[in-house]
Amino acid sequence: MSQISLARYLREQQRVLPVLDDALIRLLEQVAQACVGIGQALGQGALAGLLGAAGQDNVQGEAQKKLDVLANDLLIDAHVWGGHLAAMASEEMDDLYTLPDEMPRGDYLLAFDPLDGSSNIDVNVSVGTIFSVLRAPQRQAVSAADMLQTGRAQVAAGYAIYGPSTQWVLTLGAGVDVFTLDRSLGQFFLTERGLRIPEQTQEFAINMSNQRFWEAPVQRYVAELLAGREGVRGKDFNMRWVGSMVADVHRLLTRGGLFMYPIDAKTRAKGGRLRLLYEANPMAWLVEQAGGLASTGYERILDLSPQALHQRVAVMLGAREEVLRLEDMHRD
Ligand code: P6P
Repeated sequence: MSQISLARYLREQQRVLPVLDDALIRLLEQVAQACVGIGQALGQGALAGLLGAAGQDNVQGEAQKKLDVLANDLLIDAHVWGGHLAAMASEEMDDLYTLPDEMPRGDYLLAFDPLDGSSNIDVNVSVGTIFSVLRAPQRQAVSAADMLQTGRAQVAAGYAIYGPSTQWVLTLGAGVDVFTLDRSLGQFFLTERGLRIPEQTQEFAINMSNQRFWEAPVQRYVAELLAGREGVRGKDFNMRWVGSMVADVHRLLTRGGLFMYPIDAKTRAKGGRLRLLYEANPMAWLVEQAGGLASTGYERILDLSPQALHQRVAVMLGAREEVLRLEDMHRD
C-alpha cells in the first residue's frame, strides 16, 4: 500500500472531523515543516556551530541555547504569513506574539515549547517540540488572556521527537496517530494509528534526586514502587528518566508507563516545574486520547483554568490505574 503522507492524512481526516478546516490543515502542515527544519538544525549540531548557550535567559530564568532561539524563530517564521493564526505563545517569549498588522489574521492560537529538553542537546540526547492549538476569539484584538483556555478547549495538540528517527505525534480529538520523517524527502508519513496506553504498567519516570522534596503522597506512592514484589504492589518496577518530557512521554505512549513531575518543596513557590499551556495541556490531551489519565494529583490537568501564560503545574500522567492510585493517595 502507498505510504500515507501527512498532507493526505489531514485531507482524509477532514472528511470525518468537522474541526479540521483548511486553515487548521495549513497550520498543522506549517508546524510539521518547522519541525523538519528544527530537526535538520539539530542534526547539524556542532558542525553548524549551533550548540551551546545563546548568552541570554528566557522568561523562565533559564539560560537559552542557540537552538532554543533558532527553533522558536523557525516556528514564528512558519506561521507569521500563513493567515491561519491570530497569535502565538512560546516558552521562549515573555509575552504573547501577536501578528504584525500587515499580516493576515486567522482563527487559531498556537502555544508551543520550541525545544523541550534543550539541556540535553549538548549531550546528544533526544529532545522535542511540543505544540497546542486553540481557537482565537472572533475579534481583531487578541490578548494573552485569550490563550488562558482549559486544556479541553484544544483543537489539536502534538509533538515532534528528534531521536534516532524524527517522529511527529498528533491528536485532533479522535485518537493519537504517529508520523515518521522520510529525511530524504523532508516529509512525514503515517506509521502508526491509534496509540493506546495499557491501563497497568511496570515502568515509571521521575527525577529521583528530588525525592526528599516531594509531598507525602508522592513519597508514599514511589516508596511502594521501589518496594517491588516484596511490597504491597507485589511486582517489581523499572525506572527511566531521560530529562526530556517529550522523550519520556513518547516512551509511555509507545509502550506504557507513568511520568511524574510533582510539585515539591523546591518548585512549590513557582507552582511546579512544567508549564501548563505548552507542556502539560498538550501532553495531557495526547495521553487521555490514548486511554491514559493526566492529573496534578488533586485534579485532572485538562480541567484546570489557566491563570497565566507561563503558569507551572504538577504533572502525573500515563497508565490509568497508576494515576487513579496516585489521586486516591492525594485524597487520603
Ligand atoms: P529535571 C526539560 O528542561 C524539562 O522542562 C522537561 O522536558 C523535563 O521532563 C524536565 O524539565 C527535566 O527536569 O529536573 O530532571 O532536569
